[in-house]
Amino acid sequence: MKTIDPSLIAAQNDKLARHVHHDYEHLGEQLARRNIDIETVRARVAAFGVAIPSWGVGTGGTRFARFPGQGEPRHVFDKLQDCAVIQQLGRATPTVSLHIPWDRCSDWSELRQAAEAGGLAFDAMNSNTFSDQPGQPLSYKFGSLTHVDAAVREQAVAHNLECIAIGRKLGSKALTVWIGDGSNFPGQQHFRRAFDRYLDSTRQIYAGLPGDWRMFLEHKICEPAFYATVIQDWGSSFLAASALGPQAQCLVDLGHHAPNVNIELIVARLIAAGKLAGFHFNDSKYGDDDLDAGSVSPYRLFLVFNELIAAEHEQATGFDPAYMLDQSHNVTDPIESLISSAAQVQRTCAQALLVDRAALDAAQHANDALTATGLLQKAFQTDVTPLLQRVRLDAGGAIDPIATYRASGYRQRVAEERPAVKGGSGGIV
Ligand code: LRH
Ligand code: MN
Ligand code: MN
Repeated sequence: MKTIDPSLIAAQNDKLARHVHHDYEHLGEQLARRNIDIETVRARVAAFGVAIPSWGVGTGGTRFARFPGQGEPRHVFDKLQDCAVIQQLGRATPTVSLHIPWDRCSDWSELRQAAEAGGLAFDAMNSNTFSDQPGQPLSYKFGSLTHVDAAVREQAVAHNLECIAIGRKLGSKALTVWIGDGSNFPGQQHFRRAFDRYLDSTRQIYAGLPGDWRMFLEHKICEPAFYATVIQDWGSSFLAASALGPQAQCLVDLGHHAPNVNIELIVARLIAAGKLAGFHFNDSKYGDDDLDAGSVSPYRLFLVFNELIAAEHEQATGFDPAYMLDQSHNVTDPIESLISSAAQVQRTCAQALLVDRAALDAAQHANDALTATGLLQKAFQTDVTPLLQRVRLDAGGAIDPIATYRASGYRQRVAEERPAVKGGSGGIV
């Protein structure tokens, strides 16, 4: 796999390593004064990973237009190579999440080998019954798992079972189901019956789940159904996951809620119920904007991580969230966005590890709101950059991954092999 020459990474790192060690030592001293052992934090941050969505390495778009960049991946092997570069430099993204049938492949064992060669493994499989594929007998225009026609539902169930079968070949352990089913007009759909049909279909998928797999139900407030969506919120998702059984859990995509919804509170509820599947990280200002994680509201991301680290600290039962990015990169090089977003998520994890949990408990018991919130701010305001740099350096990554990526000329190199793609209207594939 043609990734980046390790000697280039080493040469770039040599220029910065001295400063990193110095800054790390200084941060260690500051944290020690707060009774925090930097080595413990470093080990936990080094163990943290967030999956790359295979569809994220292609330039995204809106329903109005898409402006492809140079060297767009042509197929799943190219996507995997880009993911390997992201991991090689950033060292925070050891896994890839595939989307079927966007990721077509005639030999899955070859793909598995390619992933291993690139230092990658496979995370959750994503099914797609929200768009029609060439040659598909029945259309999803009016829904898939909840369609009024049993034959369409059967087709959608069969597709999900096929995703599980592919995932088994790749070593994946989860299936993420997001459907666009719903309605665009009041009266178009019988709400309760549609939900019953969803349960009926997902039960058939659940029955095909291997014993060591999980099924992630992803909710989304709207789009493509703009009046009512069948699995529109964590309530519907939770009802379904509870009806299905212990292997079904609720996946939180940060962009899938109404503006101002308290997502960290939802996260806490799902943790308490043992039903938190994991996340699709991104940021948003208006809706499912799929902006880069932490680019608009880093404190909100921190508050989500605060719940996660608290749950870990308190050893909440059944707590094992899966982390993935789910973003659309419309104006940046997707590789750069994914490297920096993964680092942003990793940074947020590190910040949340700095919260003084005992002091927070005490402040909460004393009803000392200002101290409690100050403890969160203190952790959030700590610059953990040297720690992240050290984690990358130790793992063989790049201290400054974006600068190293640009210096490598990777994008220009792949542009020579991968034919230019024309822009056009809409779509994220
Ligand atoms: C839906 C979604 C879901 C899909 C992905 C492409 O908006 O977040 O996770 O699988 O986008
Ligand atoms: Mn998502
Ligand atoms: Mn989305």
